Amino acid sequence: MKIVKVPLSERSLGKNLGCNKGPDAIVNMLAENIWSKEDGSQIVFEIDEASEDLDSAEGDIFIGGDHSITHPLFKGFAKNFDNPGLIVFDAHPDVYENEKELSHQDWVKFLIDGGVLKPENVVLVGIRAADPSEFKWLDNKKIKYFTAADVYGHVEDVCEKLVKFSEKLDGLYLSIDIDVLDPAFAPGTGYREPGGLSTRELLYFVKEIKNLKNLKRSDLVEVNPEIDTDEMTVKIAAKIVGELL
Ligand SMILES: [Mn+2]
Repeated sequence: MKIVKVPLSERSLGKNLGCNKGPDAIVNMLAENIWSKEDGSQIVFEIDEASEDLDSAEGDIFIGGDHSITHPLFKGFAKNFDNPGLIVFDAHPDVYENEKELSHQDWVKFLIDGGVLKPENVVLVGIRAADPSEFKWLDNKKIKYFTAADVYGHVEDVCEKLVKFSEKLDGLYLSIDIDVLDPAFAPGTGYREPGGLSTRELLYFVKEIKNLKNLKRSDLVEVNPEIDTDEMTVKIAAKIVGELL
């Protein structure tokens, strides 16, 4: 499988500027310190650097960078399918209505308003920090989401619902903002939101979703090595990427 590095942080609104260093740090960690997948199988990958035109990029797993990169990446991805869809793990819904230009806090809204993504073809997981207007917007559009509190104690149930949701899709895209994890596990990111998922919970989701035949592309974003603690966030990110390979 091909990993593509996307070292961009310009659209993080100044909140996570060091996340452009995420791709190199994560790939180096994966190569040096993740010896196998959890089931013991070998980790094999090739590496590419993203070109400027992200909506024509080819690859299996994209490593950001800030979360705005998912907008062009999903847009390019969607062209190849009749009914493409998206599962997002994130502390935030990223549907904030404020900026005129695409940023890491409104890319989901841009995809839906732009007609690239049908509201019924996206589900958000791990939400726990949002402006009230964002919840209102999600409800108006009837967008499915599971808060971090919904997930707590119900990981298997929620995962079953995600699997059911993806059955209708011919192309599934998985996007993981590392801030979906509790900052106790993953402090190296721009917005540390208490009350998040545990590493074990996220790995459970990732491994189940990885088994889906229609999963065609993934990304992992918002890791900032500059504000990490002893590379713990970088190592979690590398492990997640390893399981997705
Ligand atoms: Mn986020």
